[in-house]
Amino acid sequence: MDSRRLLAELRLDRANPGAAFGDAVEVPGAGHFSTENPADGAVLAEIGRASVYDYDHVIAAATAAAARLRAVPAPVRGELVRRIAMRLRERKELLATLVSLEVGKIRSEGAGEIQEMMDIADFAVGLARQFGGRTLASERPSHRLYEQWHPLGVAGVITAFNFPAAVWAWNAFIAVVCGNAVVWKPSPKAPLVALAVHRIAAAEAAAAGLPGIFGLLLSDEPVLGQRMAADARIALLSFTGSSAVGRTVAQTVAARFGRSLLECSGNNAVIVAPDADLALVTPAVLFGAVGTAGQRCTSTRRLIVHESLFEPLLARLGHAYARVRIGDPLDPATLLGPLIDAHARDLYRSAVGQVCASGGEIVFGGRHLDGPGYFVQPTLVRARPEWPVVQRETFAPILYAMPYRELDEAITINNAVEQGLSSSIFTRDIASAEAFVAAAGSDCGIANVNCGTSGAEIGAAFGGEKATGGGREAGSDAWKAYMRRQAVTINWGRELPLAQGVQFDIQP
Ligand code: UN1
Repeated sequence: MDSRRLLAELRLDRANPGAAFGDAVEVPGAGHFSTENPADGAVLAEIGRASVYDYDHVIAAATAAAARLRAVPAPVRGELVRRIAMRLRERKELLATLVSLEVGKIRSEGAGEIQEMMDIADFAVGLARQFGGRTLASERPSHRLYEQWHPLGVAGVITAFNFPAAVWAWNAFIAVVCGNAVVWKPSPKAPLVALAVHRIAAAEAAAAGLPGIFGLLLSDEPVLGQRMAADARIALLSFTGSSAVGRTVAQTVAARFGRSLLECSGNNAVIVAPDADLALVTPAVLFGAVGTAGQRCTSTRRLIVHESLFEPLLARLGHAYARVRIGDPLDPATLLGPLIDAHARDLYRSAVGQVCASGGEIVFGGRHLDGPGYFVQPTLVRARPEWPVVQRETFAPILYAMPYRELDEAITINNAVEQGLSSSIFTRDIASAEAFVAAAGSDCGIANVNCGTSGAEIGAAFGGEKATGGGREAGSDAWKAYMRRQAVTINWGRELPLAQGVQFDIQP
């Protein structure tokens, strides 16, 4: 299907307002910006840019919608999410193709992105019937002590290009069943995916009599994100992006005593122990380092290999890298699509230049491809853990390999970076596996044994420590970030005993 037909099928060929609330409110906008196909550099669409004036309309509409939504029972809110997911299921192929077209993910990963949205929707629908607080033993007679959870109000969601739909769904579906309205500012590199998803969600919300609970702000200028951070009407701001921007967002939100939920940079390592099964390591590292063109927060960037396996593993990986098909993400044979844009390709080139200047030795790759699109070779380099380029997150398929001798040393290397998102060990030895996931082991939010660093399921809470920001999204009890906790004490007796045995009576 050519891109024009796809956009027509998804009703993205009509002019868009740049900002949207409810289902069809047109607002003036502030000029246009373009979105392109990273595989050939062709402009896919001109997008209306939301103005500061649009911003206020969107936030006001969301604030009003949140006040209505909190009165709707949680299972009814779950029903709305279920209906949105039904529409996503019907359009899975189209949406997956749009993801490939706009951000360059290969076919299977584009489909995986939409699948991840449906998975979190299922989770949210179940959750909507399970919100519960604890009832605790009161020390006072005839008193009941319990905790309950209420919605926050408006949740802002700022997403990155690399998961242009799924990360919104992690936040939005959980936020909505929790009773919050959601305002989304997607990456300016993936506005069409956002618009397609937003229109589905907003239409279902309107059909359910809940217009305005999904807001959208499309802009390529930083000003709207900055406003969101500073805006006291946004109770929670979920931010996915670099640690540098995340730090500023967190500081701005904290200054107004708002809540932020950060999912920032990762610098994820795989440790390969001497007893590892290389038949598992090779595909796991290939998917982790080359999958999504190395543009996941969870991508494998460092490979810490026991010295006895270092050369054999590098040889195996070099052989596998040579067979990676680079090209059109929509071709089912392709494993490596383009980087998102020319800037990303420049960052790749500069990282390769820096690692070579430090003394790194390229095992495979190291070059970008000429011609249209932003393609680079999958790149494997011998490196040292302390080199500045190895310490940084570069969103590209570059893997830094380094040997180790003792497990303690490997774990120290794993932890000796600013970021703390994901980590893996490959071993058949139970003591090594346990040491890796013990308190003195990996310091990351995700620690895997015999599977790679990327491609987490939605069931557990997702996020990481240190410069990754500490936030947790998606499954488990991540929903608590989207609600406020209230401790309730009910005295149903006829006396007023005070806690801690305090006496405070007026003497007769
Ligand atoms: C991200 O890169 O921001 O674990 C999210 C994974 C995906 C999500 C990645 N489920 O790789």
